[in-house]
Amino acid sequence: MKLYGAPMPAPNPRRVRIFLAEKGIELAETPVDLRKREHKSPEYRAKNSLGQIPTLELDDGTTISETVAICRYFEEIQPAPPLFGTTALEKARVDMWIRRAEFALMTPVGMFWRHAHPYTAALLTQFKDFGESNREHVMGGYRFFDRELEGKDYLTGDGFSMADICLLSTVDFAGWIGLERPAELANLAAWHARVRARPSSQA
Ligand SMILES: N[C@@H](CCC(=O)N[C@@H](CS)C(=O)NCC(=O)O)C(=O)O
Repeated sequence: MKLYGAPMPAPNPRRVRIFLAEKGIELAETPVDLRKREHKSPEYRAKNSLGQIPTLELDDGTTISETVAICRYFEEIQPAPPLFGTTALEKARVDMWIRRAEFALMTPVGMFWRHAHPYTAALLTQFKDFGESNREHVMGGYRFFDRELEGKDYLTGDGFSMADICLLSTVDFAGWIGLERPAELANLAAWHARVRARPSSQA
């Protein structure tokens, strides 16, 4: 089995690394050099036609892309500890919060990264006004999660899950690109300290 990825700050491979660390699964990452555009090479695109990381390659050559799909695969082959819930309600809640982390926060963070950040300026045509317009959506996303974390240790209310991994990697990446969470959002700050205290967060 091979896991194609890239080190910090790339947020998506990190989600898989955190997930595997929580499961106690050791699988060395096969690095893909994004600066050298290795992810857009024909060889890599044969594994993931979108030319993105991460990608999981099974021993028979079958490939799985999309971070959440890769983690679901590992959840099925090694259910303990459960990170996608166990009951119907828990599973639904994990899905709900994964989607909210991805859509309410990762989407505007990603749009800011693509269209307003100097690092990506050389890689694509930027629409700076659009990129900058995402800043307020990111701040709105932070406020949303802060409200929703009131009285809860973790996002779903049922314990640490894949949803927390998705939110953690997004919040950390956003901070890295200059979209820090406002310090006064106390619930979000407490949650962040809680998840950062887990050894898996170092992955
Ligand atoms: N929806 C994908 C997103 C993957 C993604 O955007 N990965 C980034 C690195 S963190 C990437 O490969 N970016 C290069 C590109 O999109 O061309 C997932 O969840 O795995």
